[in-house]
Amino acid sequence: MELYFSPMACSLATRIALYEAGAEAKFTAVDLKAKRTADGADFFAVNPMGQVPVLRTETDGLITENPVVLLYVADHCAGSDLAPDYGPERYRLQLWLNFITSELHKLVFNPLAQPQEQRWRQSLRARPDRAAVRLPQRPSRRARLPARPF
Ligand SMILES: N[C@@H](CCC(=O)N[C@@H](CS)C(=O)NCC(=O)O)C(=O)O
Repeated sequence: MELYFSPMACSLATRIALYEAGAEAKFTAVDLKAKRTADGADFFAVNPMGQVPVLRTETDGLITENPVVLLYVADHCAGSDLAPDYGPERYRLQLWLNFITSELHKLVFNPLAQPQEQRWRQSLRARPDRAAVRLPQRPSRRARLPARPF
């Protein structure tokens, strides 16, 4: 597998998953501003969205979108124990992956990197009803998601 990533971007989750799984993988850094890979290649040719993570797989082509990439790594790294195979705990894991990607990633983390951070903070305070503020099922600070390790 080959992971296109950018340091400190959300692709960090997949880097951690690959390390945790002990997977053999190539890591290709992407300059997200220039849309170039470390060797100068056009990253849009890899992902027309110009976003990381992208996982190049041996058998299934290119995989994008964080929740899908993470589940792909979990499912294709033998004995990784990163995700349950089936049942309620797998749905719970998918719940959190989707919540993080849809409610937290774009609403909270991306704006943190923007200069208009102040305005974003004020707008978030003005909307305490927002889903990202009212975390579903409020896990305790040290809780693992899902609750038991796999
Ligand atoms: N929907 C995508 C979003 C990925 C995403 O926003 N990645 C950011 C890095 S955290 C990125 O590549 N940003 C560059 C850009 O959008 O131009 C996913 O969940 O994988």
